[in-house]
Amino acid sequence: MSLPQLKNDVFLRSLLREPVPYTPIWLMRQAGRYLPEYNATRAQAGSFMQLAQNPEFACEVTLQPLRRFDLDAAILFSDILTVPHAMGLGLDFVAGEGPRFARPVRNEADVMALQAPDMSKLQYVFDAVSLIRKELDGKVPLIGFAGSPWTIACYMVEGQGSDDYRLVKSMMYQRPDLMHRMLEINAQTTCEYLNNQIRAGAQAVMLFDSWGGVLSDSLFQEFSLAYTRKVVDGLIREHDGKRVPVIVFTKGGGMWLEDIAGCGADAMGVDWTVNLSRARTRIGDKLALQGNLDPMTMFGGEEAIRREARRVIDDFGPVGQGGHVFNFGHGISRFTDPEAVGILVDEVHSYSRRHHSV
Ligand code: 1CP
Repeated sequence: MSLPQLKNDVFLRSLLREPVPYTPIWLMRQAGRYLPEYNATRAQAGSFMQLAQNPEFACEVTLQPLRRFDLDAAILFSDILTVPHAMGLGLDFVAGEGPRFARPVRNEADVMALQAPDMSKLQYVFDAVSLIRKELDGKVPLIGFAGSPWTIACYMVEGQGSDDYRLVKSMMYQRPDLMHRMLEINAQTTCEYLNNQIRAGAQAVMLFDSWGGVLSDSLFQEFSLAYTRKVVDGLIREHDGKRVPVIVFTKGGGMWLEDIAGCGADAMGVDWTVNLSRARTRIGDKLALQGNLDPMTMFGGEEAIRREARRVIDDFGPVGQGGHVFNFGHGISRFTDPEAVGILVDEVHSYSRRHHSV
């Protein structure tokens, strides 16, 4: 089946550090609970998993933010936890409490029983990707995504979100051999999972290393970055005659920009603790940068939103040989007023033109 020509390739071109007329913007968790239409579709679906596992629903909520805002990319509606769910850990989203696994990985026997899942268990994700590509009709590119092997392992061992990562770090310090085995399986699975998303139509892919930043120096390189690199190494980089850019995002990774820049990705996502100008000096325009507005800026009112957006754009500075994709430094808050998002998109598009030469 031939797909329509892409009408807006500013996002993909920025990731590849090619000249563009303005700074493109999309937002982490742009489809989600801050949108009333998302909450309505979620209620109709019944549960988060019923929403994510139904390609029609997943397609609908992917497109919802694009109907409201002039965003430059769509992101597949799914979750990083679909992968451990396919491994048999039993994912459930408890209302108001977030994700929970019925069968977390806690000991040697659990790790030994782990296996890379059959990709047919994730077919609903690939079906959603194909459907979204069709429905997007070339409007903007579609981003596929997965969690990093380490971030997925955090949920697999903890069984839910965590404040202190006590269980996963206990395993890492007591039995690094078990941890490495689990990370190896996660890396292999994640690579296969993303490659299937690319074959189904994802035009860029992003790895979320949301919890890489909780590790100490050297353990970050050993238990997180090494496996991120394995995933990146195995990815399909060209599909349908087009380069498929890879974005790696490590929340709290500001200390390790040079190391992350060496992992083979085309672009690096950074949180709001990083100054974009200094980041460019450190990595030398080798990769595009994605980020990095504090999502809480959205609660500061129109003037603060416009001012802080301009500050991020000015921090990056003249684009030249670099590439900048505007985003938050982490996901949007569910309490955000959708109107504030409209203001942000407007400011980024209009103000950034001064830093672009085409
Ligand atoms: O009930 C609901 O509707 C739940 C809210 C929600 C949403 C909207 C969850 C549960 N997941 C999602 C979708 C989602 N998750 C997307 C969709 C695309 C988009 O960005 O619009 C993406 C990319 C994710 C990725 C994700 N899930 C990450 C990585 C990004 C990040 O924010 O660091 C992580 C860590 C998760 C786990 C997860 N899923 C959901 C929740 C509440 C959490 C966090 C749990 C925790 O640690 O406390």
